[in-house]
Amino acid sequence: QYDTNMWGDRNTMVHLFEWKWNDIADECERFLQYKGYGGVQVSPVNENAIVTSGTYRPWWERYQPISYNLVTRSGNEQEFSNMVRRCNNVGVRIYVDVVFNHMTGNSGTVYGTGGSIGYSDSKYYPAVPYGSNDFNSDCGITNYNDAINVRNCELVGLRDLNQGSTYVRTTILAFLNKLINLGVAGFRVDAAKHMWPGDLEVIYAGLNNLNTDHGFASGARPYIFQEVIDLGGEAVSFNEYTHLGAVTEFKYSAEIGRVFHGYDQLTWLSNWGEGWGFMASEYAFIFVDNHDNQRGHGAGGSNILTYKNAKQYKMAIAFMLAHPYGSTRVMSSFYFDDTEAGPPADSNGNIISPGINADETCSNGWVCEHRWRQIYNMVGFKNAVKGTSLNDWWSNGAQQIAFCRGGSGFVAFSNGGTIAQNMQTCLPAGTYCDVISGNLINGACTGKTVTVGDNGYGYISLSDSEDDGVLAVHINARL
Ligand code: LM2
Ligand code: CA
Repeated sequence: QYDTNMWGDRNTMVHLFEWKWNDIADECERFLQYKGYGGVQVSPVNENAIVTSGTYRPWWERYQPISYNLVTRSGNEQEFSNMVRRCNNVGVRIYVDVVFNHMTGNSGTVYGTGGSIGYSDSKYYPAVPYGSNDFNSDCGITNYNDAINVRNCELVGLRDLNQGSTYVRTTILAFLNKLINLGVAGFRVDAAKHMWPGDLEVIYAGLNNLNTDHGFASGARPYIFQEVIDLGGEAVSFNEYTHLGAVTEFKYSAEIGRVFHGYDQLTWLSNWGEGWGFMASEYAFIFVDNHDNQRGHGAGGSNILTYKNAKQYKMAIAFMLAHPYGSTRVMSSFYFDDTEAGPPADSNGNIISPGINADETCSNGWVCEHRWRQIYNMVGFKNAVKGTSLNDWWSNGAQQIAFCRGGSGFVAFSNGGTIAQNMQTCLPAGTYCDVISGNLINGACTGKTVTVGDNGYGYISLSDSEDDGVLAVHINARL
C-alpha cells in the first residue's frame, strides 16, 4: 500500500545507511524530529553472514541473510525495539530493508553476526530453519530477457528462496509480522524484481495491521516500497508491481543526475515526471542516489550524483524535494573510496558511531548529507508545500528555472549564469528567509532574504559564484 503512515505534514524519509540502532534513536530525538523528517529507512535488521575481505567487512554482507534473528552490526533485538519506540514517540517512522529473495552466497560454511551457522553448499540454514527444498535450483541469473531466469535463479550466486512454498511464505511472514509488532511502519522489499508478484501479493496480504500501541491508526497497513530496477527493455517491468505498493523509479535517479551534471538543460524539466517516461507519481519511490548506485552497484552508472559532487548534488536534492512528483528518500552515507568497503569500524569490526560537530555536521567518517542545511531545509520546504501543485513555471530557456508550489513556496535554480530580476513568488506579501543560503533563527535570517510585495513579486538574486545554485523560500520561513 502507498500511505507512508508519516505524522502530519512530514513526507520524506532518510536512509541512515549502516547506522547503529542506538545512534538512530538519538538522531530521531535530537535532530530528525525538529527538521521535519518523517521516517528512517534502516539497513537490514536480521542476522547476516559475516564476510571478511582484507582489512574490512564489506557493506554488502548485510544482503546475505543467515537467519531472522535480529542481531547485526547495528545492534540486537532489544536495541532495535528501543529505537523504534523512541523514534515513534517523536513522530519519526521506521522502515526496514527486508531481504527475503535469498539467503547467503554459495561459499561453504558461513557464520552469522548473531553466532548462527549456515551450510550454503547444501542450502541448510538451521537457525531459521531452511533446508534445500525451500530453495530454487542452482542456476544463475544470466538472461534479463527471461522472467523465469530472473526470478527462479540465483542473483550473484545468492541462494534463491522459493516464495511459492507455503512454508517459506509462513516463515517470511513471521519475520515481517514480528517487525510490525515491534512498531515499524513499513518495508523496503529488497530484490522484488527477483520474486513473483503473485507470491509477494500473498505475503503482503498476510501482514498484520500496524501496531496501534505505537500511535498508528487502527487498521493502518504497512507502507511497501519495492526495489525493482527497470530502466526499460527487460522481461520484468515495474508495472507488474505497482498494484502491490510503491516501486523504486531508477530512471528518476539516472535522469536527475544527468540533468544536474549539466548534460541537459534545466529548461527541459518543465514536464518532469511522467512526461519523462517515469511511472505514475502515486507509485513512484524516488531518490537522487541510493546505497547501491552511489558506488557503482545497481543502476545508473556515471550519471548518478553523490555527496562527492556536492554543489550539483544539493541542487538535484533540492529539485527533488521542491517538485511534487513521487515519494522521496534522502540518502545519508559514510565516506568511501573503495566501493566495497563497509562503514567506519574499529579493528574488531564494530561500527563506530557518527560524531556530531558544533555546526551540526558529522565526523568519524560519516557524511550525514541529511544534516546539510540545504538538504534538511528542503525537507522542511516539502512539508510546508504538501498538498499544493506546481504553478508559475519560469525558465530562461536554458540553465535557469523557477516555480511556485501553490501559494506556499517558491524556488529558483541556476546551473549556469546569474539570476537578478523580479519574479512571481506566489507568496503573501512579507519578507522571507532563503533556506538554502541560511537559516531562520529566532526570527532572523542568517542568509539572503526575499521581500515579496502585494502582487506576489519579489527580487530574486542568485549569482553564479554562490556556494549553491538554488534559492528557496516558503510560508514557514517568513520573518
Ligand atoms: C539489492 N537489491 O535488489 C540490494 O540493493 C543490493 O545491495 C544487493 O547486492 C542485492 N539486492 C542482493 O540483496 C549487494 C551487492 C552485491 C553483493 C550482494 C550480497 O551489490 O555485490 O554480492 O549484496 O552480499 C556479493 C559479491 C558477489 C558475490 C555475492 C555472493 O559482491 O560477487 O557473488 O556476494 O557471494 C558471487
Ligand atoms: Ca528469486
